[in-house]
Amino acid sequence: MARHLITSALPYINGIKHLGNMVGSMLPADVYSRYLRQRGHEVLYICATDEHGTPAELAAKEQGLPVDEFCAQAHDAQKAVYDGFALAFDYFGRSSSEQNVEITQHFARRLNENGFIEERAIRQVYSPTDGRFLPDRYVEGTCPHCGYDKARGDQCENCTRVLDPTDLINPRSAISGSTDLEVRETKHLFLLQSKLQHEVEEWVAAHEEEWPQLAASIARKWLNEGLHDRAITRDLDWGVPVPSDTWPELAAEGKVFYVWFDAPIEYIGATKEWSDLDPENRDWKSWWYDVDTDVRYTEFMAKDNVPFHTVMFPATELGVREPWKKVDYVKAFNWLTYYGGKFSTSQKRGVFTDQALDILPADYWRYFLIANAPESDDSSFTWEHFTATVNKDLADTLGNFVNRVLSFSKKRFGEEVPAGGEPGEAEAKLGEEIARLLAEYESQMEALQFRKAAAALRALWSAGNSYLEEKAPWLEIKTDKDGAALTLRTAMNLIHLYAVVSEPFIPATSAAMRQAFALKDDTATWITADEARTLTALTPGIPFTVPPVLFAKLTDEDLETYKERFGGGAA
Ligand code: B3M
Ligand code: ZN
Repeated sequence: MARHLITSALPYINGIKHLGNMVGSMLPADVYSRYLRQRGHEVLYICATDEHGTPAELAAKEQGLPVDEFCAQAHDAQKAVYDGFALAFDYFGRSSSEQNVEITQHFARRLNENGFIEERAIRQVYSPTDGRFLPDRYVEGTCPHCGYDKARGDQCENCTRVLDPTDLINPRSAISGSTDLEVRETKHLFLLQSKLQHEVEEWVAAHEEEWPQLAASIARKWLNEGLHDRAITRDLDWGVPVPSDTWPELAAEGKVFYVWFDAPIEYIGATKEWSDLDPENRDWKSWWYDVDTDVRYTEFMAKDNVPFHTVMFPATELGVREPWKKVDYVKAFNWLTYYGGKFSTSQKRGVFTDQALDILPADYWRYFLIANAPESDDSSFTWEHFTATVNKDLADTLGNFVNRVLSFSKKRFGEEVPAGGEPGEAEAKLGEEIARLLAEYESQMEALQFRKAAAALRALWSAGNSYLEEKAPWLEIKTDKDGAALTLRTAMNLIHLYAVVSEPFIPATSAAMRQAFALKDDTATWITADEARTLTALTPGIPFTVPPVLFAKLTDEDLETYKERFGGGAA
């Protein structure tokens, strides 16, 4: 059994995330982690809030809070939502932790010793109105590449190109809106990525074949454009301080590292946060340092984060000249759109994760989002599609099956798995079909093909319905009581199988299905191909209860209410 290190892109601290954000990072990482744990692998799933940089300072300012207080509150608020979605992180840390400060400063010192950091005087946007330099998002303007007029100084949201504030056309201060900006000289640390280009290229070449096309093509595009030396410090109050032992002058000026320098290092930092809570039993270094092939490291992220993870962070890790674990597999996602338009945190468009949980339990969202994950292309969220999927797949195909089987059996045979009958041709055919679909589901999960895995799961649920329709125990019972008992017992075995294999997608519902039977907790035990084929693990006499309706059917009225509340149409 392998050791799996899993991380999902760190959500920015600046606000509660929308569904589009979650479907491209944390949710699939959770589904994958849960699956691997069930299969008996050792898994460490790490995430954290990304707390530094201008977005944090700007959001704190908007709320009138000191930035450290804002971050502490916002971290807890995000964590509560992720708990609501049943995201089973092993640890959810904070990039402002002392552990991250320590490791980030260590990385910087090592890069410096190895000749990959240089101090340079640069010309930077200064706002006399605000009395300060304006790094990154403190400047807004028009993107020189695509003409988008709300581009930020660090990256254009529209074309995903990384920018420098001085690149922007018609720049303005994001603090005061002032267009009275000048350019002044100041000193910053530069990471000499150009010196690492060749090494990064070799490293990417050795890995890209295994990566999905989306990640590999973005990495290639970046390398082809050439790696540029980049400023990795900023004039901000909030961030990892430049260490004064190495750069006394810059430290005295209060410079901090750029958020994208310390954010990926927080994957390591958060692992140390986790380990420091229980140092006798947890060894952060055993996941990150000098491990190479002992650990398989998978990262999840939306496509705009790919350059940082496939090129820039590996460049940093290579330049440190210490054996830090580098990513093995990069799972990247396209965008989930809201009626074909953008979900936007800043423009408050679409459904936010906290609102989603206000409306319906997590499993509804988890299933829908993963079944429609923007894997090969962007995919669009509409309330029509959402309600139709919930009704068809969750309420009719799965929920109704479970309730029908258990209620009917209880009525005719009492509250125990019924005895009688011998499996025949219909059961053999069903068993073959279930074993085939289970193998399909497993191989799609292992390939991290989430939509296809969801389709296989749905097909498993459907196969139960077809069997039930074919055998029609409500008719069978009139002429062949033993036959009806066999049908219901087989169907109960399907419910048990569904409880186990649906767990990565819909953990709460899976628990409810499992708890219907008086069994010891067996989530960790996956269904073997043989069990799938015979469907006899649940034996006669095991007591059961009929669970409450698993999924409520959504009405036309519900649909109208959602559309009214969130706006059901293009921007
Ligand atoms: N916080 C960007 C984002 O949320 C950034 C990811 C950091 S991953 C190290 O899209
Ligand atoms: Zn652009």
